[in-house]
Amino acid sequence: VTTLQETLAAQVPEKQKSLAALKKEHGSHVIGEVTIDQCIGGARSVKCMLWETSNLDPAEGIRFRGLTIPECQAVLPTYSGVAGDGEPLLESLLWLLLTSEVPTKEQVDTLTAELHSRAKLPDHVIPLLNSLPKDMHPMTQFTIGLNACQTESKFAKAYAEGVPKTDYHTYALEDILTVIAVLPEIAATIYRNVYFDGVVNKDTSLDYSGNFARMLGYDNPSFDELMRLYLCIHTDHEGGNASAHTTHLVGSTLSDPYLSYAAGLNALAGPLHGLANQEVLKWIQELKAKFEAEGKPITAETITEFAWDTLNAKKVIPGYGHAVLRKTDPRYTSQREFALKHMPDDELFKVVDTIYQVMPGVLKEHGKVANPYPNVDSHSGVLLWHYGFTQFQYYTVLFGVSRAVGGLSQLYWDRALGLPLERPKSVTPEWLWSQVKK
Ligand code: FCX
Repeated sequence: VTTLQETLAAQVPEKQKSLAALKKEHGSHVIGEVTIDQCIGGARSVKCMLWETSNLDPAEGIRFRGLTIPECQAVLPTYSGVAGDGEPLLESLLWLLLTSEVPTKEQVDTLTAELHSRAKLPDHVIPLLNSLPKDMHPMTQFTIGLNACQTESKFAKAYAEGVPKTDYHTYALEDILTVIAVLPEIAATIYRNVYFDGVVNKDTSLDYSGNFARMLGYDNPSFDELMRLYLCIHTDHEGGNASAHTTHLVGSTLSDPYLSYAAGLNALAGPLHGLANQEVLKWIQELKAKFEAEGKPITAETITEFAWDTLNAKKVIPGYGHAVLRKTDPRYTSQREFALKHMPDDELFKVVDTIYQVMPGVLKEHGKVANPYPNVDSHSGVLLWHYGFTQFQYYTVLFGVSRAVGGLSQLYWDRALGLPLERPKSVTPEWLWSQVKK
């Protein structure tokens, strides 16, 4: 069986050569222009970042190394070992994102074993997590936990010892695999501390996601499948989203993978990004509470009324809209299909489905939103809720466990390809005016 490390080592020289040739032969080729709108407006659509692991098409949605979500579901190894029979293993997707190759089940099993063997937290981390106030937001606790693991960084140590930069990626990969390996225990410790007894039980006879489900306290094969799907679809969404971009930016300073991804998590914790999944559940609960109090059923009409209340109060409808997508997010669709298969009669799923029927119309009528369709965050909470996972303030932590796989796979290639410090040019308003008054 060829290992992940061997597979990557064989690819690095070719990729370095190809990128060097692109730069040398076509470095001055123009690929776009930037308008004042884009400069002021958050750099939408400005092409200025190299990203290996995935690409986002506005209409079609995400492709991981060229594969759509349904294609990944058809070809990647699953828990049963048969591709297509159940959800892909997260380890399969990690392999795909890092190497751009579809792994065999044997290769995936070696990666599962390797991640389990790396999943040891430094001694100071659990006591630190235990000392945090229970009302500190779980995402804040999560970044503290990951930052505290940075004492183990092999990349930082190698840099301090002066290893040549051609070797950076080897040490980065060490850290990347260890960060991915330790995140579930940090995450589960926070969950068990904040809402339960603080006890975390592992089952390393299972895959990464199954073991994570046990650590959280869920022992249900159907929930394991949800965790596999959830962790796969949240991994990567090309480079420009705030968590991936932050990881890449901070990593470009040669901050190690622990610190780089902890920075990415802080970006994920914003309500316009990953925190939207908790906001969706909060929105649905508020909607239910309002109409239950008024003795009204939840229907297309009452949802429409509540949506307009939200918009008229100058707030966003969480889970709708996207900076790049212009159609229903395929990550939403894959979760909807999971619900239709595993919980077709779930009450809250029906509410989400009714929201899906009316919200695009409401947002089109509102007239401001570039994309009136649902994104990934619109569906994830309801699936968790079905299994009794109702602590929605925690949901973004799960997103954070998953996003590590995409952001850090790219960080490996950032170092392997020797990408430089990221440093775009900012301009003053006076300069912008000087451009138009010429
Ligand atoms: N509800 C109400 N108004 C919305 C809206 C929504 N769901 N989505 C966008 N708008 C508003 C914007 O706030 C903006 O208003 P302004 O002109 O007064 O500033 C206007 O519509 C145009 O914005 P638009 O170009 O459509 O969207 P952006 O690219 O600026 O922003 C996000 C994209 C995702 C931030 C935006 O759609 C939003 O706030 N959605 C709700 C939060 C959410 O679901 N975030 C998760 C996104 C993603 F999937 C993830 O990162 O996890």
